[in-house]
Amino acid sequence: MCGKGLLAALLLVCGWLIPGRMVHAAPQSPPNIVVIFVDDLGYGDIGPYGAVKQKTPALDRMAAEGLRLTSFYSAPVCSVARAQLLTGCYGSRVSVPGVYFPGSAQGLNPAEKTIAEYLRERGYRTACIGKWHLGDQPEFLPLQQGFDRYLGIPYSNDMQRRALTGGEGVVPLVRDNAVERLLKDADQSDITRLYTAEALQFIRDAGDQPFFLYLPHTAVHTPIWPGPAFRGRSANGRFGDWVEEVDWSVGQILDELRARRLESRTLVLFTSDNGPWLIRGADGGSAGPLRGGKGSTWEGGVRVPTVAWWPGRIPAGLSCDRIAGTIDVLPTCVELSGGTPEPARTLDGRSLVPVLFEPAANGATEQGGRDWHAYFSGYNLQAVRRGPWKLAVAAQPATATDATDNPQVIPRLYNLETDRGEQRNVAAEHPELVRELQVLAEQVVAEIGGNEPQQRRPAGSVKQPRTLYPVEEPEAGQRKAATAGPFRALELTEPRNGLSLSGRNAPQIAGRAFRIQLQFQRESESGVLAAQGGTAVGWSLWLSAGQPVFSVRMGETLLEVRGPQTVAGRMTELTAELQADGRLRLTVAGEQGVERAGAGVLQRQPQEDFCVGTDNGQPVAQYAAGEFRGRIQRVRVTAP
Ligand SMILES: [Ca+2]
Repeated sequence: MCGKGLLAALLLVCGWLIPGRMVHAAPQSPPNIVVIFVDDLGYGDIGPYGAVKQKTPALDRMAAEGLRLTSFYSAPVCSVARAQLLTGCYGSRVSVPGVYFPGSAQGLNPAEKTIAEYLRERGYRTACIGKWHLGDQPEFLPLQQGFDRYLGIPYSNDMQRRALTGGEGVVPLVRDNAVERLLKDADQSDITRLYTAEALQFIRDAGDQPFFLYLPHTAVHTPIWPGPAFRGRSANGRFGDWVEEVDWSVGQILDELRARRLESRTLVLFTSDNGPWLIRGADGGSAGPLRGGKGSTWEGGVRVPTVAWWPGRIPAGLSCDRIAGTIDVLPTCVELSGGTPEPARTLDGRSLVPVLFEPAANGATEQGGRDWHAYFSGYNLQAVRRGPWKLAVAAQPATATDATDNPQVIPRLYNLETDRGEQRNVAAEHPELVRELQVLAEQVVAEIGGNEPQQRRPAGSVKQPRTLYPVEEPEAGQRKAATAGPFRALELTEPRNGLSLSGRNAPQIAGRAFRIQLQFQRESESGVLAAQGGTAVGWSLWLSAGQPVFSVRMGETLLEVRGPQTVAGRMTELTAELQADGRLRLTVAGEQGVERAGAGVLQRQPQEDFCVGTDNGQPVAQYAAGEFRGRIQRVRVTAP
């Protein structure tokens, strides 16, 4: 399933047998490694993957001289993808389930050992230039994770906040550990040029020392800001213009490597963090032939365009469809540097060295990468793939805010070799395969998925998080509603435990007061009764040793109100409210309610589903409530 056919494979093998081109000879010194990580670039957005509206000559040449990895998996959203790339683990193993916002108390745990830390031990110079997005507290920034230097906007370019000095929303440009300046929207049009200049300077500064350059671009995430030289150049609007600027940047870096005669001892990996942001319309990219986009675990959300380049070591002009992904980058880099991963740290990825150097070999071998992959949305395992077979074990929205309800048939089986667009569910034809993949999924969940994983490692956390620059925060209780309009009430008479509603079918709570009422009869002391949200924004109604708790999260602010009593095992009614002035109120069995002051209504709609009897493994607070056991009925979400 790899390569361009027998002829290419034969030529390749013959080429490799010529003395003097010995690919297995040990390199003189560890190779330089460059990882170019574009933001929200879809599977169909560059020439080597079929794009025609924007021109990408540098990437076309890179692919002609290198290897396309056509089944390379990242994650549905930014922070998770970055955690996977830098740690070699699924986001769910290292407790990075979603996206960090400015001032978040959490980040990638400094105790995790990143690629940069491994390579620095081997004598590498290390630099991170671009979008970090693994926490913006001083404890979590790149210099504390093995990088010698850093320059970049440390999170998404749309996470603007109004500085205390007034004016429009800005994002910080951080150099090493300090804010160098604040960037207004239009200032972002210089960001790709700036990153590229910094990257070239880093390569020049390295001298004879091996280097690791990690270049996670701010492009092509919205707002779209191509540089002045690229505006209007493509046939695909400003989005295409910005892809063309990224391509220019790739060309600059490869040219610099060639000019310094480093191409024969440098691996360059070009890839993307997640699929296209389809809901952005013309400002979002294309997943090409794949289904779904950013935020989803359909192939279009997580399979990303990937090119590996190392003239003389990686064969030229081939493509390989073997399973690979961001979790494999760390073990690959560590092996190339001559090191070994620490045995005490469980990795999910496998070294891609055999895949890169011998892509025409068929199938995963003992040493040769993985033959399966797990598709997580947060902590919720939604699918697994082994060989060509992908089994979806949960409903999958097509984007982060999918309009369709997802009472999709579960499980669903697709053959990605013959049906990469995931159109034909063939589960009924392969019951034995379905069972095997279900067992695999259950093993993955037991280890690192859901609410009660055996082997999840903690996130980093600080007590008093701050934003990188002083920002305007409305007074508590004074926050204005982000959206208004009539509240579409929801009523579920006999919902099954585990029911989840996504996208527009979930209650639209951004900017609104809301009330949740439900009746429950418990068989366990703890468990989630209903929830909507995750580590960024949302709420959860849950039981702690029989006591009802209502938790509400908005960014770094987590508020909680506990019911007045423990509830026995009889049918009991609960009413939880987030009121317009921000007060939280919880009433148990019609008794006197419990209240506390809050910080206003939720400013954003949670990306996660509305769920009954579970939170789909995406808790808003650090509890281990798990699945609810018992009966839940008459669930209503209304305006108070
Ligand atoms: Ca992204």
